[in-house]
Amino acid sequence: MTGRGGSGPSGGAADRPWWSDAVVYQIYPRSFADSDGDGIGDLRGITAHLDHLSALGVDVLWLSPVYRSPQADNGYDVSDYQDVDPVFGTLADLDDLLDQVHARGLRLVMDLVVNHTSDEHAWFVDSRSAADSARRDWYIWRPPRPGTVGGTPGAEPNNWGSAFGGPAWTFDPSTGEYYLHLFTPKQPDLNWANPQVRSAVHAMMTWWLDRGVDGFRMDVINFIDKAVDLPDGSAVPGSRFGDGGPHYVNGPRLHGYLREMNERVFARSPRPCLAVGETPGVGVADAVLFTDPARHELDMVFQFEHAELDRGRQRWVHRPLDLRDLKESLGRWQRGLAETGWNSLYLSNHDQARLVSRYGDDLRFRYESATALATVLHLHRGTPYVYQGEELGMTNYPFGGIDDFQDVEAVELFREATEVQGVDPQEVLAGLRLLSRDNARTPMQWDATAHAGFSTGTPWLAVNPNHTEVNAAAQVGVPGSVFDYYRRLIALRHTEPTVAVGDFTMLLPQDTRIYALLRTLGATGVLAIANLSGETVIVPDLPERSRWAGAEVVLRNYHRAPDGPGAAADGDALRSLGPWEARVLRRRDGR
Ligand code: TEU
Repeated sequence: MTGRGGSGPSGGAADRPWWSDAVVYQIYPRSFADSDGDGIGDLRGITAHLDHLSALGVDVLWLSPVYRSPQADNGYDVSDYQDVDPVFGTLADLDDLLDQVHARGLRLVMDLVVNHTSDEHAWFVDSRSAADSARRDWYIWRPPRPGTVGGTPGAEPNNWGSAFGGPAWTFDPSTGEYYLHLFTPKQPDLNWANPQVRSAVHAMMTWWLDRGVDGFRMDVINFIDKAVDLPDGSAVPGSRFGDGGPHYVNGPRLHGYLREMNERVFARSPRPCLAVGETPGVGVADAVLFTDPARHELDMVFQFEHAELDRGRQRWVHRPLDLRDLKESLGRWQRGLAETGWNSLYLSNHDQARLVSRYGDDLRFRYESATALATVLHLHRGTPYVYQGEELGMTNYPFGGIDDFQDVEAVELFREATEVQGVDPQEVLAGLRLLSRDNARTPMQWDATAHAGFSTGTPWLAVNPNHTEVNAAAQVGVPGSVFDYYRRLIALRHTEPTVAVGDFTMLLPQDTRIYALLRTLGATGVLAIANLSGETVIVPDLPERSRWAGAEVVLRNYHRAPDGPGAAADGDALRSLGPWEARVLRRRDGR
């Protein structure tokens, strides 16, 4: 099967970047496919399953980190950027994967984790070896707070907390100073103010581009510029730490760092690349600046606003999503990036719970809610990201106690909440079961056999018991499956330029159950409408309802028989929608 990687955008406009109608598929290598039976997914496992991705029709693969790493944060702690961790294979395996990906017309994007390294990276080993070591200034070292004794509580240089609980500083007795780590103590932050650090990162990126990769997804790239004086953060109610965010999120030198990277790395690349920034805490106005093509910074960013609507400030606290908030947020991002810049579109990734469990109904309407949510997301303007297993409607795992969780975030949040804040463990567990990152990390469900066809050994994280029903073998090539629906959605973006680049209008913004949106390009209009609830709903007045009632149905998730092009809408669909029913309609008769 051939991919579409070499073709330009289907809209025909030669000046659009190659990725403007692309769909990206995220692989979490540890959990995708294990070729050697050690229970951990690997590169050869990915290579062996490329048919699955070709059948789905995606254009770009993004690999979560496969670099050499002690795996304190599953690879987001890199100890050698220019080697593959033995658990995932070898550089030769990666070259082979890259060749096969390219042979199918697909592209491969690597994760780039350069806000921090592992504490086992040679740069940090040198940095911590002495206060006057050659690379001391490659990381962020500070003496204890004046008048305190290093290593005692409260002696940290400032009051910032780390993302996973505990202080953002660790004391190093041998030199009597603290180093900064916004994540775990095994992930010390690099000092981007040091030009040697930036040059080393640029050289490493160029090495990968020369090897053939097609771009990078840049981990927390908007955290790299820390305020020079590292001030205390303002107090946060209920927390023993201050809010350091304002002193390291979107710092003033960030745009300059990104432009410099673009000039030194991407502008000199042998092929056009994709540069995606993961940017927690970014707002629409910042995103316009990051993704304005004229500024030469990034192509698109992952923003977090919509992913935080149903959780409290403490990451394990869940609150029900109000659909109006989701529409307000995504609609504002669509408007904000309509003229300049570009959106990334995602509802799940390796840091988020399974979307069908979190926003849908994985008990009564798994197929319907997975496909309804996908319809809504994929009909927005921007680049959709599909996270492995999402295309099968994979669900959250039935976690029991804290010992079932592996993720450093879950373990640390649990410890902080229960031991430091005195929260009832059952309350924290209830939140983690719904929101924990481990939900996304259980092994890919390939078939109904033991270990879901993921591994012949014991998987590093338990396989979801529902793999006997929810698996690729039961869905690929099967009309009416979640997989088949995703394949159609992806194909629609490739064949209908209105979906890729048409204008966006949010309809019915105040409706609490229906998500409806309109896309227009020239004389073509595409309407997507979905009932994101488990009850039948009467559709309120839609603009031009009577004209839409006769429109072509290009996609629908009810009536599982294949939809032929030109199938006429029954007017009823626009009057009432069944539980989680979704439709995409098209008109070519002007607006
Ligand atoms: O995540 C960045 C980030 O902000 C996380 O704190 C995320 O919001 C949180 O885990 C959601 O519960 C990136 C990576 O995607 C993540 O896997 C890493 O753990 C983290 O950076 C550190 O590299």
